[in-house]
Amino acid sequence: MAQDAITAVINSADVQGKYLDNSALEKLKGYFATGELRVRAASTISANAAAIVKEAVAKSLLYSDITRPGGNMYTTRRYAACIRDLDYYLRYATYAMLAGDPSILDERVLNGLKETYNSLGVPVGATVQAIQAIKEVTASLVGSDAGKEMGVYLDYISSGLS
Ligand SMILES: CCC1=C(C)/C(=C/C2=NC(=C\c3[nH]c(/C=C4\NC(=O)[C@H](C)[C@H]4CC)c(C)c3CCC(=O)O)/C(CCC(=O)O)=C2C)NC1=O
Repeated sequence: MAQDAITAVINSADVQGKYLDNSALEKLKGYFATGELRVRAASTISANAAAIVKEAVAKSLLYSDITRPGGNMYTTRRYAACIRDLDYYLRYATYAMLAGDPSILDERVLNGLKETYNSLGVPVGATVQAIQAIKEVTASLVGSDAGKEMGVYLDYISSGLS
């Protein structure tokens, strides 16, 4: 089950039959203190999602062998599939950033993804480059604090794919 920063600390206290200890409370404090920042970043990202992906693709994949005949992004269908995948990564990273917890990424994005990519010949290295470009473009849009938060979850997807 996908969880968030709150249910994560509650579940781990409950397993021990205890109230939240100091380190759990500190974690929650940090989460609540950055709540406004997370919500604002999510709103900016959702208003600019298509532009973020477009710029990230321009920075990382366009004009490379991947978009030429023989490349995995060649043909309109495969190009569109790639853009759609990057849209998924940005949207789910935004959910995880709001939740302050990566479990939704394991559950809804990474589950079986590497196997799918390998069987279709989708290059993982190039995908990770595009995700890293999304990270840069997003940070330049939402500022470095929120950008760092988003970076945690975009990196989580990158390492889950690698
Ligand atoms: C929300 C969870 C979710 C994810 C993550 C997801 C990914 C996903 N990407 C796919 C394909 C694909 N993914 C890509 C992506 C790329 N090719 C490249 O060269 C680039 C480096 C890269 C983009 C960055 C391409 C081109 C295909 C189509 C491959 C093919 O059919 O030949 C497929 C196979 C089925 C399909 O074509 O739709 C899945 C399941 N689907 C989901 O439901």
